[in-house]
Amino acid sequence: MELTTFNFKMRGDERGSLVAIEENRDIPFAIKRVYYIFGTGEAVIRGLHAHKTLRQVMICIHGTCSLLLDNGTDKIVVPMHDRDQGILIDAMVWHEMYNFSPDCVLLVLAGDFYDESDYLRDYNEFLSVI
Ligand code: T46
Repeated sequence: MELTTFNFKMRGDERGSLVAIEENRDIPFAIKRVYYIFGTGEAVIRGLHAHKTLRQVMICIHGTCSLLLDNGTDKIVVPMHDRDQGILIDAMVWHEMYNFSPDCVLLVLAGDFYDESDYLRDYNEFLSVI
């Protein structure tokens, strides 16, 4: 499967760094929801689902973790550590996050509001739908 990444402009000066992300410009959809994940233990696996329609961009803004993307045919493992790079988690892509460093913070930009009925949480069901 193809990995879609977005390389955001790092605006740095002597005071530090700043990254700005604009909907429909820096990422290819309107942002309806932002959430962030932090304080996850090293042995924990998060995600373990696909979304039927939701598109998201994930950015590791602190620390490190691994992101597994699986379209039902191919799998990619993405090392997450770049503050200025977003990874597209498209609809119908099974994803898992693991290997969290204690200081890891994942920022997620989502194209829609939270909707539990959009989740496919059973891998076999995901495979049958895809
Ligand atoms: C995803 C990956 C990358 C809400 O109430 N509103 C929200 O917007 C979200 C995202 C979650 N929640 C609730 C649902 C659960 O009770 O927060 C709790 C933890 O969510 P979840 O177990 O789904 O967390 P992850 O890390 O497994 O998955 C999350 C997102 O839910 C999911 O959409 O793609 O991050």
